Amino acid sequence: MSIPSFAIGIAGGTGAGKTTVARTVAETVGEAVTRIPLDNYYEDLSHLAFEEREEINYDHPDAFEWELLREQLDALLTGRSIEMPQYDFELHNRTDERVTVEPSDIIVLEGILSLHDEEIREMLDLRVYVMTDADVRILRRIERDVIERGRDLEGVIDQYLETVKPMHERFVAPTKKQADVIIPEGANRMALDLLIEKVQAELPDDSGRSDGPERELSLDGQAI
Ligand code: UZR
Ligand code: MG
Repeated sequence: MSIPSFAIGIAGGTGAGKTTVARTVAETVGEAVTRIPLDNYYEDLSHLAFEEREEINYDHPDAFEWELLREQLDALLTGRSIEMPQYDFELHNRTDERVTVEPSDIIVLEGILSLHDEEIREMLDLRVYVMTDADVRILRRIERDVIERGRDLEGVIDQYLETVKPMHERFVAPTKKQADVIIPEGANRMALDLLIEKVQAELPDDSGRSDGPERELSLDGQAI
């Protein structure tokens, strides 16, 4: 791989389609892309009981270990491997396991507050915000939490109204202004194609296509 890597941040509200965007890029481009889920950088809460961990506001920036993320992102961007923490949503806690992540040409940081921290933002080469209507997002969130994560409907609704929505308005939505590109709806095919094209253009000549100049993604600062 060549240094430096190209780093992309993908932010946006819960259920906006961030993971889908990141996954589609990774699956299409292949092993040159490393995904970093912001969830893995939730603070280690092992010192708290499960009931206490259930009470934590996971949508507030204070829930994350920003220093560790800065260190590890910097390591990857300067060609060093990291031991990435792993997160368990059922336990509301970091697991004991760490996964070795090798540096790669493209790094994709994905999570609600990926564009929140100023130092992290400066490390990113491309800042993306996935903007999806709140009604669509809550429907997806209900589906995911109730069906995939075994939560009860009432709990999901309470959490949404008590923390997810207010924290979204206070901390997540304002980062839209920090984005280079805003993608309406995660599964917007044209936007994904443009993003993938940009990623491929950033690959070194020996690992990707090298035909022609890079395409500009945005028109009038907004775009795709
Ligand atoms: P995405 N979250 C949990 O539900 N449980 C946890 O232990 C840790 C995080 C939620 C978090 C946030 N909020 O809304 C969401 N709450 O994960 C972010 N409450 O993940 O962007 O994939 O929806
Ligand atoms: Mg996600």
